[in-house]
Amino acid sequence: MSSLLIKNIGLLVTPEGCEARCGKQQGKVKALENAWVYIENGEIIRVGTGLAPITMGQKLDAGGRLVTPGLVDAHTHLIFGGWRQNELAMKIRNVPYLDILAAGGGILSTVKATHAASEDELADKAGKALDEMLSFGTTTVEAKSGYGLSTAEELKQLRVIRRLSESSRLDIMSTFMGAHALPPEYKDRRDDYVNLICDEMIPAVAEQQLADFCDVFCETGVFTAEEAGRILETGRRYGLIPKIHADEIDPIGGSQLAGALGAISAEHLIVCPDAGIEALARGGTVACLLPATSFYLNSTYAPARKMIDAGVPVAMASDFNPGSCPCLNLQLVMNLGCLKYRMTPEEVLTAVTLNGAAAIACADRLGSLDAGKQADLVIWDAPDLNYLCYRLGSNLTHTVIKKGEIVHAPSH
Ligand code: IZC
Ligand code: ZN
Repeated sequence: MSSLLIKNIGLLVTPEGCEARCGKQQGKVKALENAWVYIENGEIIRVGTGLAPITMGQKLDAGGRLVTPGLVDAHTHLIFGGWRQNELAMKIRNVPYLDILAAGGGILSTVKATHAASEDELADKAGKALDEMLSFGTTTVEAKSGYGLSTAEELKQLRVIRRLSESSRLDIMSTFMGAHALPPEYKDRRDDYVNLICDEMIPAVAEQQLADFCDVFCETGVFTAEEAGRILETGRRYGLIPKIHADEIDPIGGSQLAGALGAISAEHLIVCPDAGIEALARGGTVACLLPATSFYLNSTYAPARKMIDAGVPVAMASDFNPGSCPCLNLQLVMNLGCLKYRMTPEEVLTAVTLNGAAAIACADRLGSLDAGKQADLVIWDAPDLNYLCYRLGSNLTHTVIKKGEIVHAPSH
């Protein structure tokens, strides 16, 4: 038996429970001063205040710092070849994201680079990104395929995710996203590609148990809401839980579809209409918002306050990808949640912990510091949550603990 007592926690802040928190509950967190956490075999056994219990095993002094749950990054395109720094000049000239894609760049250029990379190379590169994420306080991530766009290449990307989930210190959930772009060779026969996804890719992914979720980029020039519905329904029949990139650039019905399907999450929602918000609330769908992408695309920001008021649980994630958001720092996402969405630090914390976990079907075991949950937590170089959300551009992690083990510690 291995045990760890984290003592002398100045302030412990955590959402509570095993489900997404919505409405006013999103901002209600437990805050304990002078706290401790006792962990056995990677599981939180007890959280308390005052004098810590005298135990045999390992002890860690938090030095009066802030402790929260480990951050959950519920939306990343982690596996890709190359980068897209060549698009920066176009961005500066205001060339729109969808124009770059339509000209064969954007996602399609990453598809080429991903095809050219071996599984070892992809795993190596993504592994470095995971290490960096961990150093910023992220202890769980979701990773999507979607730079393959053929059965063999999509399966290759998903195998890399599986390999990393077996070797990485982070928990990784896997999403099949063959419907990320239309391959150019299907330009005049889009139905054939949708059929390929439904008849060949999804059955193969399910058979090899390579993914938990199925996602579609529902967007002008990419996939229509009707096509997305067909793909997600098919995925569900094969046991893949539906997710959807909706209303990122144009509102073409993605959020309404997400709610109608009862999708576990809808992503982006930058231009989500009121009818979409109502549908998400009715469907019990988590709104997984990606403010660093709004920042990077120089676009507007999702109507987060309206969503919270309507009872939609809001999560926030990085969207780490080589195009619209080459950023994997969830601390920056937290800053933007306060500054751009006008969410409170407490709502923001819930968004990047418990609600993020709910968006990837992990809220029963991750996302809060409740007894019985996995011991994933961060000791921050911060006295309180306001400070963590207010400082900008620094990395404020002090120590990161995953499954009860110290996986990132200060070097000084
Ligand atoms: O590579 O541009 N929005 N997919 C949908 C992305 C952004 C990733 C990319
Ligand atoms: Zn995305």
